[in-house]
Amino acid sequence: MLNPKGKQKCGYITIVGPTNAGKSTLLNSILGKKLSIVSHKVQTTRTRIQAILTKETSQLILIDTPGLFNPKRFKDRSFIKEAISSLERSDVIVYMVEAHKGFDRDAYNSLGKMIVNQEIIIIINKIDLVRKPDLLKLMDDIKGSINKNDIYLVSALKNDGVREFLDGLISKVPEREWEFPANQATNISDKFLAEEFTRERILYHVHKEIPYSVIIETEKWDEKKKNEVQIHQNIYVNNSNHKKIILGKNGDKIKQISMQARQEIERYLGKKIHLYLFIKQKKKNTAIELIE
Ligand SMILES: Nc1nc2c(ncn2[C@@H]2O[C@H](COP(=O)(O)OP(=O)(O)OP(=O)(O)O)[C@@H](O)[C@H]2O)c(=O)[nH]1
Ligand SMILES: [Mg+2]
Repeated sequence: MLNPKGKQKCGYITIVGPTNAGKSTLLNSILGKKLSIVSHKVQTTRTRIQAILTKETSQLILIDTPGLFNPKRFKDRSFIKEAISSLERSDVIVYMVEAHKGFDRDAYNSLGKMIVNQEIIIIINKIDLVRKPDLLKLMDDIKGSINKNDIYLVSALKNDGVREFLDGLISKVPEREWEFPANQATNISDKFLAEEFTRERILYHVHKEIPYSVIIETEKWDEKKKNEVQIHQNIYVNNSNHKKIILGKNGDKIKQISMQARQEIERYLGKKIHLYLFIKQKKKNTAIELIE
């Protein structure tokens, strides 16, 4: 939407909702590039990811948050503190609902209690998974239970409805000077994102709780030649059994992880990447925090 006076608009938008709802997928879809990792598992996003989109006169600062596991108790969870602190500084809050899972009114109301001035926009994601009549019924449910008509329908995965949603967001951000240069897409570092790409591939290839306990740290980031980076990352695991599982038979699994993570990093940085992964056991009593 064009701002008639041509004045700058700028606003913070926090995306919240149940874990696995597709919040990170939506963020990536809006940005047109991958800034937040995605997986079919719960609790993929571990920390706030901030992405910046500048379009014409408007700048949107979008914050992806860790999903809510048990929304009724989300005040208790340290994970969720991240999300809560973003809410306080937001102009608009986007609450994501999954089309095939329905609307959790209690969770929505808990969210409402935690904010004061901000508007909450509801977005129903994964509309590709349901039939139209079911979608209409869900919209009626939401409208009936919370008296809200402003509901957007999207499939973040198929990039369906995302443009309309974006226009809706732009219309809601206030007139304010931009906070970032127009060409800046994020405030997360390349190093952090490269670690995240490796973590995403571990989530994909390694099952159960192991991916949640690994910690990835960059040991070396060497830009020797122009457009070429050598990266060494350490993957810290809890014990030798976890190490064996991540290595896989004949090292097959770590090879897959490494190859796919490298491709993601190359795509993001637009540079040739040499990625070396080292699996190490966490030292006892080494306090490496999972969340910053
Ligand atoms: N069918 C379908 N799947 C989707 C859509 N959006 C996201 N997904 C899938 O849903 C899963 C979870 O997506 P994420 O973006 O990681 O979800 P999230 O809300 O960020 O999850 P957490 O970070 O764990 O809170 C992935 O397998 C996505 O591919 C969609 O519109 N349609
Ligand atoms: Mg996520």
